[in-house]
Amino acid sequence: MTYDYDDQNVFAKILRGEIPNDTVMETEHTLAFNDIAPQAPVHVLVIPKGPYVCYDHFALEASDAELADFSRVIGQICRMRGIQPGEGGDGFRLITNAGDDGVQEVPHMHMHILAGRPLGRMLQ
Ligand code: D5M
Repeated sequence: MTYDYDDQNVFAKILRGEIPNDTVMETEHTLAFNDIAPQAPVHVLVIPKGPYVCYDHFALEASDAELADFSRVIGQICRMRGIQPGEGGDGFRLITNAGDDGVQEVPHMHMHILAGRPLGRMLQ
C-alpha cells in the first residue's frame, strides 16, 4: 500500500512554521493546536509530526514511539482541559476523518478532540 502525502497541505505548513497555529501541546513526535473553526468549546487537533495521510497510514507505518506519544498527548490534553469523565469532567469525543467518505479536508492525519457541550448521539 502506498500513500501519496501532499507536503503542501495546511498542517504540513504549520509543522514547518510557515503558517501560525495556536499550540496547546508539543512533544517530540506530536503537535496539538486549537481548531481554527471550533465546533465545540474545546476543539483541539492532534497531529503526528511525521508525514502520514490518514489514520491507517499512521497506525500501520508509524513507530511505536510515535504511536505512544500521540496517544498520550491526547490523554494529557483531556486531563489538562478537565474534560476526562472519570474525575469530574463531562467527557469528550475523539474523531478522525479519513478520505472522501470520511470527509477528510486536510490530508495529514489528525484527531479532533471535542468537548464542552453535549455532542449528541452519532451512531444509532
Ligand atoms: O478537518 C480539518 C480541520 O482542520 C477543520 O476542523 C478545520 C481545521 N483547520 C484547517 N486549517 C486550519 C488551521 N490553519 N489551523 C487550525 N485548524 C485548521 P477534517 O477532519 O480534515 O475535515
